[in-house]
Amino acid sequence: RALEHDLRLAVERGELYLEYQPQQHRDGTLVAYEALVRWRHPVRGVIPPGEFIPIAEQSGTIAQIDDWVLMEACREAASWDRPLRIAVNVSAAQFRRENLDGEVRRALRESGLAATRLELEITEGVLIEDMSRAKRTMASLKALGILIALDDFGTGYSSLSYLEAFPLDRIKVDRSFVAALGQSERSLAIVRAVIGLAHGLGVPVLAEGIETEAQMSLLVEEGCDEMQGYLLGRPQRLESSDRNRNIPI
Ligand code: G
Ligand code: G
Ligand code: MN
Ligand code: NA
Repeated sequence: RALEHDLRLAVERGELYLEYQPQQHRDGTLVAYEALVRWRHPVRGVIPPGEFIPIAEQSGTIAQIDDWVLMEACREAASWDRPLRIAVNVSAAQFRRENLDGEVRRALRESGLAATRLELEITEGVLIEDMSRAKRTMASLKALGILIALDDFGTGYSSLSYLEAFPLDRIKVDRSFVAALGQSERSLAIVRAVIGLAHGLGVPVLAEGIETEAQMSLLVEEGCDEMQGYLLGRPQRLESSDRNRNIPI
């Protein structure tokens, strides 16, 4: 299709760029940014990843995009004037690649970013596919000193066995549970249980998709460690000149 063809050229033509959404500690301190890729199409305008990542996955362009995102996120984060964490989404295809740890090592080396500042966000789906393979991949990534977060938690299989099996540094409660907070007792029960489970394992919890003060205060009350959502900040470009604007909330 036409988009598929354009996507092949998008990386070379410099049409991809990253926006960054803040993640803050429950005490209000800014601790990280999540990198979110966008495509500035010359004719169609800005296309969100939800539209082009699936096309990239089908057409085999995803590896090129993944490499670019990882390198660009590390490079930009290395230039920030504060040593904040940078969270980068990893596609299922990227996680399955034989040389993911090599790509990560290269991105760290070429950008000069400290490994401890890089967090890869993976989804549940990649863990169940081939658990022993996933364990090896995870071990090789952890050996580099980077962090791993489990994204969209609660929407996949949410198997307790991989909470046990994988060395996770953070669990991200999916925004669908956060959206229902305050309206449904059931979502509160789920969020409470996820936080309890994670904390029992010594893993901090980040809630995503926070849009209201009510959701925010419920999550603080429930002991959630970190927060992300439109209430705290939308995904945005970070120019070095106005970066300070985004710091205190
Ligand atoms: O920004 P938006 O809400 O449109 O993102 C939609 C989806 O695209 C989310 O699930 C998000 O994780 C994913 N996504 C955003 N940026 C990246 C990226 O750089 N790489 C990959 N693989 N997925 C991304
Ligand atoms: O799957 P993942 O968690 O990586 O998806 C991240 C996407 O969620 C981002 O593309 C971002 O645009 C979107 N997002 C971030 N904060 C909010 C929010 O508060 N509300 C909604 N509806 N979407 C959000
Ligand atoms: Mn994510
Ligand atoms: Na998510």
